[in-house]
Amino acid sequence: MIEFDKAIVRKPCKAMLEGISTGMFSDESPVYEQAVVQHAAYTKTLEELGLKVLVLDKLEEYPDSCFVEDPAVVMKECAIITNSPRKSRNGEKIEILPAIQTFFQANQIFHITEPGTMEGGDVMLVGKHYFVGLSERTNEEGARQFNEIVAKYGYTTSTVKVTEGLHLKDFAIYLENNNMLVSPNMNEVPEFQEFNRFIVPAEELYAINSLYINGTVMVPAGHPKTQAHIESLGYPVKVINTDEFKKIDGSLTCLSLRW
Ligand code: CIR
Repeated sequence: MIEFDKAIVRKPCKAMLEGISTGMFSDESPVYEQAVVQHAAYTKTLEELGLKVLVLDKLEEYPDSCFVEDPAVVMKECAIITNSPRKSRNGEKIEILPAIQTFFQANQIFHITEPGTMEGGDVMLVGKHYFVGLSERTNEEGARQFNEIVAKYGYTTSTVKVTEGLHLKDFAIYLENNNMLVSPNMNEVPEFQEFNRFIVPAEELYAINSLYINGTVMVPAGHPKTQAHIESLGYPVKVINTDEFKKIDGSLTCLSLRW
């Protein structure tokens, strides 16, 4: 089972009100002051679960920069700086680099480069295998470059088409112990048939993006059916309010890099 001991988060900026939104979860704008409070509680929970968390300053130039999961993919052996195709997000890869360099040597840091695109929200680890979502943000070439990099460290990869919303991990998430939360569409993916899948009810779709940390599962507040299912699997649960981030499609995994 994966054990995390480090994380990076970035405080939300006021410009998050201009963050990209599909409108899938809400048509409201975030309330910044509430987002700050929710972010602090999220960070504290990661610490309580045993992680040493590096908290980066807010970056007003990049409205979505609190979603640090996207500009990099990090594992114990190396870090991969991604390449978002969205103009307002692409510069985040430069901003995350100094933080990555405090943990990894130059020969452990890799980059997804043009014409490859990728965001970390599309990358899901199961044991030593990465499922890479092909989405509006991650393309075949990005997935190919990613595979070439992680293969050096003994990881395998395969791709999954993201046919709804933003990222793979909004519609399928691995909770270790062979357990997965999925949308009805992702439930049909042939490669996922080997897992113990729970199809999250339509009104709780946002809760698919729950987050396994060292035996506990963080679940977004207000999703009782998904929470009850996770508890029935035997996991202790920490309920976290991410309502303000939800308004711009942000959820639990997006708010940190963990390794
Ligand atoms: C975006 O559209 O890029 C942000 N508003 C949300 C990013 C969420 N990130 C994630 O799921 N990994």
